[in-house]
Amino acid sequence: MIPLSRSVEVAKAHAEGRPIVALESTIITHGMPYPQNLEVARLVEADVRGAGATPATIAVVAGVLHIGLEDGQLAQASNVAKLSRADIAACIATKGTGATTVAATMIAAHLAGIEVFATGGIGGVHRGAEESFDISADLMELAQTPVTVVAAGAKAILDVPKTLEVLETQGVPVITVGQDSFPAFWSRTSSLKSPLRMDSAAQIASAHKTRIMMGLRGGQLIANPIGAADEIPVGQLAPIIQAAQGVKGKDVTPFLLQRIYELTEGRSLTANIALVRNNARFAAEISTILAIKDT
Ligand code: PSU
Ligand code: MN
Repeated sequence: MIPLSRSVEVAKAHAEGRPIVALESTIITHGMPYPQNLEVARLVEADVRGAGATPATIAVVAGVLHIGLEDGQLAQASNVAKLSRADIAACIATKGTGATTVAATMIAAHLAGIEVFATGGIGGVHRGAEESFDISADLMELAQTPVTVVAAGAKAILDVPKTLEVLETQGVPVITVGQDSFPAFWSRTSSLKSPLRMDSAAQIASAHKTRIMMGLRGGQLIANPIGAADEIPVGQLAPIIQAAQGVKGKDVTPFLLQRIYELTEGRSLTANIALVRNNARFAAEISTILAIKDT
C-alpha cells in the first residue's frame, strides 16, 4: 500500500460517507503569488465547508500522499516541485515533497475514493504545440480517471480549440454550466461553443454516475463560467495574452500567469480567486448529490 494520510476532518467525513471535494496544491505553489496563495487556499476550503462538503487539499509531503492538509502543512507548501502523473510516484518513492497538478490530484482523489475536484483552470494544448508537442497530461488524465473536475474553462494562454479537440478525441465530456459558450477562465465567454451544456449540479452528478454504470473510463470536465462581476472581458485580455508569450517547457504555465498578472495590474489574480471559489462551491454541490447513495 502506498502511504496515504487523510487529515482529521477528511478521515471523519470519509468514515461517515459525507461529501468530500478534492483541491489541488499546484494552484497554491505555482499558480498564485505569496501571500494571496495561502489566503485563497484557506478561503476555498472554507467555501467548500460552507456549501456542506469537506475540503481535501492534496499534496505529497516527505513521501506521504496527503488527502487534506492541516493548516500548518498548507503554509509549508511553497517552493516545492510540481507533480503530474509522470512524477508523483517518483516523488513518493524518494520521500520528496511536491504540489499536485490537476492530473496528479485526480489520481490521488481516486485512490482516496473522492469523485469531485474543484480547481481554477486545467492544463491543455499550448499554443505552438504543433512544434513543441506541449500538451498537458491533465487531458489524458481526464480520459482515464473517474473524477468530475470543476474548472472555469481553459485559459486563453492555451490553444483552446486544440484543447477541445484533444478532449473530444480522448472521449472526455466537456460540460458547460448554464450557457452555450465555452468559458475562457478570466472571461465568461469565448468564441467557441461548448460541446455539452447542463444547467444543474444534479444533471452533472447524474451524468457522472451514468458513465460509471456504462463502464466508460475517465472523468468529466465541468466548465463553470466566472461570475459576470468578476470577469475580464475577452477583448481586453487578448492583447495582454499576446504580449505574454515566449517561454517553453514545464515552466510555461507559471511564467505566463505571472506576466498576465503584471500586465493586468493584478486584476487577473482577483478574477482567478473569484472563479476558484465559485468552482469550489459548485463542486461541493455536486459532491453532496453524489453522496446520496440511492439517487
Ligand atoms: N491553471 C491555473 N493555475 C495553475 C495551473 C493551471 O490557473 O496553477 C496548474 C494546474 O495545476 C494544472 C497545471 O494542472 O498548471 C498544468 O500544467 P502543465 O501544462 O505543465 O501540465
Ligand atoms: Mn507541459
